[in-house]
Formats: sequence, structure tokens, C-alpha cells
Amino acid sequence: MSKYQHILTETIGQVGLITLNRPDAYNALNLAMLEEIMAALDKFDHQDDVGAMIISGNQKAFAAGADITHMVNASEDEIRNGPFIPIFTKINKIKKPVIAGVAGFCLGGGLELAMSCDLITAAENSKFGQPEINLGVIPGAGGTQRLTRAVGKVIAMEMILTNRTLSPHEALSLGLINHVYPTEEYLAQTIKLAQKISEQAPLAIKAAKEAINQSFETHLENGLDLERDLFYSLFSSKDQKEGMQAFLEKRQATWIGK
Ligand code: CO8
Repeated sequence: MSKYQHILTETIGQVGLITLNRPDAYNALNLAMLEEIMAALDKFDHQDDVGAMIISGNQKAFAAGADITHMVNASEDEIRNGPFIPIFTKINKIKKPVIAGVAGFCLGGGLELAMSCDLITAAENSKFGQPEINLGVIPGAGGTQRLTRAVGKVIAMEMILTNRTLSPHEALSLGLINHVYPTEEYLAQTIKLAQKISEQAPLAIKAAKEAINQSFETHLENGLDLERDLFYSLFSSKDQKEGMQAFLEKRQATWIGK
């Protein structure tokens, strides 16, 4: 069993399971807890008999956000230069896949933690939201970026501006999560999924994770620059002239690939 104060860890088959364990505060994330999560992920990442990891909570909460008691009196300088937010980015350095197994509240920094993982599974009773606006702040650990990429701009806007929460079925249909399971089964099903990943070729799994995550590294501005550049360059092609001419002449275009 684990030596940690705020989490529990165990190995089930080839799956490393990390259970957030501050049930009295709906698993609100404090610094010590985040450091323990990182230490446990890092340990499993170097453990040959583990192929994938799960971060989970209990049936009432995955995590109801960062611990507000630790932020209420913080100065800008303390928050700006503190260690809290950089820890979130360290999760991306883990090489093996990490699944967030969510039940109950998955709010604020809790949702940001889940979105830092590679896959998200959810129990029927889960609730996803970014309620920071109610506290006079905005998501600060990736929420505005990762949520927007997952669910699209207008839904992310509404969630972050009005604290609209998503049911797991909404989250599934919007592409935020992978699966919805009956609440009493969500952990067993998540372990099954992690075990399935663990049984694949380890080097290929790590390569796949790295390659997929790389697609998030390109900024929208860079993507738009590239798109515009390609669009402009097509105007020096014969097919652009042919395609537009054919439309105006109400005939099929003949493509030559030049
Ligand atoms: N921080 C600290 N304590 C919490 C938190 C939290 N985020 N969430 C719940 N708790 C505590 C409550 O204070 C309460 O403690 P106590 O029993 O000692 O009074 C206990 O958990 C139970 O909570 P409630 O009595 O409120 O339970 P309810 O069932 O009525 O409500 C809710 C459950 C809806 C989850 C409610 O507790 C809630 O709204 N919690 C806050 C959710 C929230 O605002 N989360 C966002 C936090 S800010 C954030 O995550 C920003 C991260 C950005 C990076 C951090 C940079 C430093």
C-alpha cells in the first residue's frame, strides 16, 4: 500500500491506480496532493510491469477543484511564482498513457487535471464544470485552452462564463470524454481499458501518445498562418483555374494535379 498522505496507490494487473484521497473536501487539490500525484505517476512511469495509469477519486468526487482555502489570501506574486500551476504541466511529461476515471464532481482544477490526462472515462453521476467565474477568477491550469479544444469555442465560453456544467452524456457527445459507465462499474471498466492499453506494444504505445499529443503543440495562429499560405499558393495552380472556370461554365472539372 502507499506511503502518501493525500492519495492511495496500487497496482492491478499492469495498471497503476492512483486514488485521490481527501474525501472530506471533495478531493480539493492542494499542493502536497499534486506533488504526490506527480511522484506516483513518475514512479509508475518507470515501473516495467505497469503499462498505463489511472487517476481516480471516489464516487462523490474526482476533484472539486483547487483547494480554495490555499488561494483565498494569496497575492498575485505568490500565485504567479508559486509551484502549483507548473505541476499540472509536468503531467504531460509522463510517457505512458494516463486515464482520468471520473465520478461525481469534476470541477475547476479537477477538470483541468482530468484534461491533462490522455483519456477520460466517466460514471453516470459525474458532473464536469469550470466554476472559477463564481470565485472572481478564470481557469488557470489549462482550462480555457484544453476545454476549448475538446468541446469547441461556444460551449467552452458558456461553461467558463456562466458555470454551465456538463452531464457525462453531454461530455461524451461533445468529445470531452471517452466513455460513460454505470457509477458502480466505472472504476472496473476504466481498469479494463487501462489493462487493454497495457497489453499493447509498449514502445508503440508511448510513440502513439507522443505523436498524438504533439498535434496540440501547434498554436492556432501558426495553424492559421499555414492554412492561409497554402490557400494563397493554390492560386498559382492550374487546377484552381480549371475548378473555378468549370463551375462558371457549369461543367465537371478535369483535374491534372498541377
Ligand atoms: N476547495 C476547498 N474546499 C472545498 C472545495 C474546494 N475547491 N470544494 C469543496 N470543498 C469543501 C467545502 O468547503 C466543504 O468543507 P467543510 O465540510 O469543511 O465545510 C466540503 O468540501 C463539502 O463541500 P460543500 O459543503 O460545499 O458540499 P456541497 O455538496 O454542498 O457542494 C460542491 C459541493 C458543489 C462541489 C461545492 O463544494 C463547490 O462548489 N465547491 C467549489 C467548486 C469550485 O469552485 N471549484 C473551483 C476552485 S478554483 C480552481 O480550481 C482553479 C484552479 C486553477 C489553478 C490553481 C492556481 C493556484
